[in-house]
Amino acid sequence: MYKWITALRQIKFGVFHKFSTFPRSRTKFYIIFVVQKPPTPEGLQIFHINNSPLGLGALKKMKIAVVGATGLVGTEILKVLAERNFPVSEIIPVASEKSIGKQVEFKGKQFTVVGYEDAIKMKPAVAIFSAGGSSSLALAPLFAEAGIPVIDNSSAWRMDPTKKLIVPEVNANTITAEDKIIANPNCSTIQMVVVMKPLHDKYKIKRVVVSTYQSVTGTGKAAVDQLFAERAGDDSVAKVYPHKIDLNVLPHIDVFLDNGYTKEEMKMVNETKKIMGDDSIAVTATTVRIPTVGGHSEAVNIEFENDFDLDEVRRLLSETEGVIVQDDPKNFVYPMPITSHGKDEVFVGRIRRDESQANTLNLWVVADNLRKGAATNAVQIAEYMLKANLL
Ligand code: 2RA
Repeated sequence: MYKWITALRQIKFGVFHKFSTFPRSRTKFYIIFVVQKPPTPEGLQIFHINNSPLGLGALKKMKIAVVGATGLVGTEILKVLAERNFPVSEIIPVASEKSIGKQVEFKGKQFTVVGYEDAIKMKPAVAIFSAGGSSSLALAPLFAEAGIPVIDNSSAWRMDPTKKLIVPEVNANTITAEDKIIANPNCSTIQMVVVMKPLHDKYKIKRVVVSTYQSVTGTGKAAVDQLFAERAGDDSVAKVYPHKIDLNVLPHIDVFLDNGYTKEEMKMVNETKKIMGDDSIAVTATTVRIPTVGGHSEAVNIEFENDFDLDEVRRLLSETEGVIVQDDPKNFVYPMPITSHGKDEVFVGRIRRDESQANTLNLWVVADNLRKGAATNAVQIAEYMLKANLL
C-alpha cells in the first residue's frame, strides 16, 4: 500500500488511459496518472502494469507449482516465468521422492522441493506439469479436484476429447473456467501450427507434408549426455537411443506403431487437426532425431485450396505474433537451431513456391523445443488465463 501511496503522490497532471477490460464483464477500468519526476521504481511498476500482456493480472502475485521442477523442461519453465515477469509470490517446486528437500532457485531465492501432497495443501493458483505421462495421469486430477488448474506438458491428456489442447496464438480463446486440466501440445506440433494458422485463415490449408530434424533435448538430459559423451569419445555412456546419435541421424522418435509410423509422427497428424479445429487438414509426417541441442527444425510443404502471393505470405508471417521471418538466403539468413536456442519465438525462412504442384508452399521452421515447444507455450497459457481472469 505504501508503494502505491508513494507512486500516487507523484501524480501532477493527468492522462486518460483505457486500462483493461475483463473478458466476462462489461466493466472498463481507467487509470489516470502521470509521473511528475523521473520515474521511481513504483512509477515504473505502474507503467509496466499498464503495458503488460497480463493486464490487471499483473497486479496479482500468486503461488505457482512446477511439477517436475528439476527436469530439463521444469528448469526452463522456471527461467521463462522469471524472464517474462510472471507475478509469482512463491514457487512450489514439486518432484519425485528422490528430489524432495533439494533446493531450486527462482529469481535469486531458494525454494525447497516438496511432494505433490504438500504442494496441493499449499494451494497454488496454477500447477504447470512437466513430469511425464504416467505422473500426469495420476496427479493432475488430484490438483484439479482441489480447484488448482493444471497446464500439462505430457501427452497424457492431449487427445482426450474433454481436454483443450492449446497453442495461445491459435486457440487460447477456447479456454473457459471449466477447463481444469489444459494440455500443452507436442513440441514439433506447436512450432508448425503457429506458422500454419495465419496461412490457413487466408488460403485454407488442404494438406501438409512435414519432415522434422529434432534436437536431442526433446528426449531429455540423458540423451544430451549420450550425445556429448559420444562426441568426447566415450562410448560407455548409457544409451538412450538404440544407436549412436553423434555423427548420425535416426528416423525414429518415440515408439513405432502398427501403421509403420512413430508415435511422434502421429502426434503431429492428430494434434494439428485438434489445435487448428479442422479435421479436414491432411497431415503426413516423418520425424527424425539429429545430433543437435538448440531446437527442432522442420521442412514443411503446405498445399492450399487457394493460390497465394509470396510477398503476402511473408507479410502475413511477419505480422504474426510469436513468429520471426528470417528469409534472406542470398545473405545466408535462414532459421537454425543454433540461433533459435533460448528464444521464445518460432523462426521461419526458405519461403518459396513448390514448383511441382499448384497452390503449394515450402517453408523451413525452427524453434527452441524446450521454449516455445514446451516451457514458453505453457507459461503463455498461464498468462492468457491470468489476463482472462481465469486464475
Ligand atoms: C521429442 N517431441 O522431441 C518430443 C518431446 N516432447 O522427442
